[in-house]
Amino acid sequence: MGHHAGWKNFPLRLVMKQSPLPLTVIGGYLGAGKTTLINRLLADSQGERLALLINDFGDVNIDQSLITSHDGDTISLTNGCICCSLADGFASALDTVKENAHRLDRVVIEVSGVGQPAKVALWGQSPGFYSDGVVVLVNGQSIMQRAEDPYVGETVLAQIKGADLLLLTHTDLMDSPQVEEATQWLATKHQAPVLESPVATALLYGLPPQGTDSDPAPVDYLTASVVLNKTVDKSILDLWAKTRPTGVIRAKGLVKISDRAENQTDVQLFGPNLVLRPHPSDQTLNTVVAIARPGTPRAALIKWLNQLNPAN
Ligand SMILES: Nc1nc2c(ncn2[C@@H]2O[C@H](COP(=O)(O)OP(=O)(O)OP(=O)(O)O)[C@@H](O)[C@H]2O)c(=O)[nH]1
Ligand SMILES: [Mg+2]
Repeated sequence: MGHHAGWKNFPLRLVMKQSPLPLTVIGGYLGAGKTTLINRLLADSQGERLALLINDFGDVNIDQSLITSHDGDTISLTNGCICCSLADGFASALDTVKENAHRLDRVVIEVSGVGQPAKVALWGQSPGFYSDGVVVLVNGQSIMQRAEDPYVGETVLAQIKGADLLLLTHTDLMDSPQVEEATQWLATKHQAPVLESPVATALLYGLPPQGTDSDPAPVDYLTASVVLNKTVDKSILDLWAKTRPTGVIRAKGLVKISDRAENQTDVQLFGPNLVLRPHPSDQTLNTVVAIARPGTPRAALIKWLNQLNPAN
């Protein structure tokens, strides 16, 4: 006690007092419901000041009136939460989080739909953080078919095996035998607990490790986007959704639809479903992006997207 070296360390320890932040990873294949969950966490953060690291601000339904500042890569909200863009990568987003660590309680990362959540969780080992679990969302309606897909099956299974908790989504569109079947099937692939989404927020945090980190062969997805040069008719959108090339896995965008009241509609195409919803943000993107599995002809993908820009 009163040792000289101890005194020398004292100021340094003051500087480093900030305790590490728990880091939760949310993964799952394209369209599984990751952003939906992130939106739910934002709306009901239960007093926790979250840093949400997300791929695309356009996806997140933030009410403009809740935004206290927006400085390009970071949006701060009235409830103390912040959203950071992953556009410049994890290292950069986590640097931003570190600068704000004194006023944050937790980090939640949305992994890209084609990314590996267990790999992303390794960022939880960097100084200032600790890994608090990997939640992998699984679309119960499509998972068994996706897992058998020769192109993407390996990616999907590796994501599942990386989970500490599996959350079955889209179960509201399934009957109970189908939910049971998907749950049983998941149990044969990985030992982590399986819950039906939505669940209480507290269940997502503090997960005991169950997942394993694997390296599936990379998949050369095809992506393309279209900027709409004017308002699009609902009938054109419906036709577009029905005529998609078989390789298309996912499309989404923010557009202005002529027969709808809102300025911007959030357009979501996943599996057989086209879902349209008002989007609260006042930015006008007028863009639709699509992703298709390898082997889909690029020309077909672009021609399809261009249906949204009829020449008339
Ligand atoms: N019926 C139903 N729809 C859901 C559920 N979860 C998500 N969705 C819808 O599915 C679509 C895709 O959901 P997102 O939350 O954007 O999925 P994501 O995993 O973030 O998608 P990517 O970021 O493109 O990989 C949206 O239209 C959601 O509203 C669910 O449990 N039930
Ligand atoms: Mg998303």
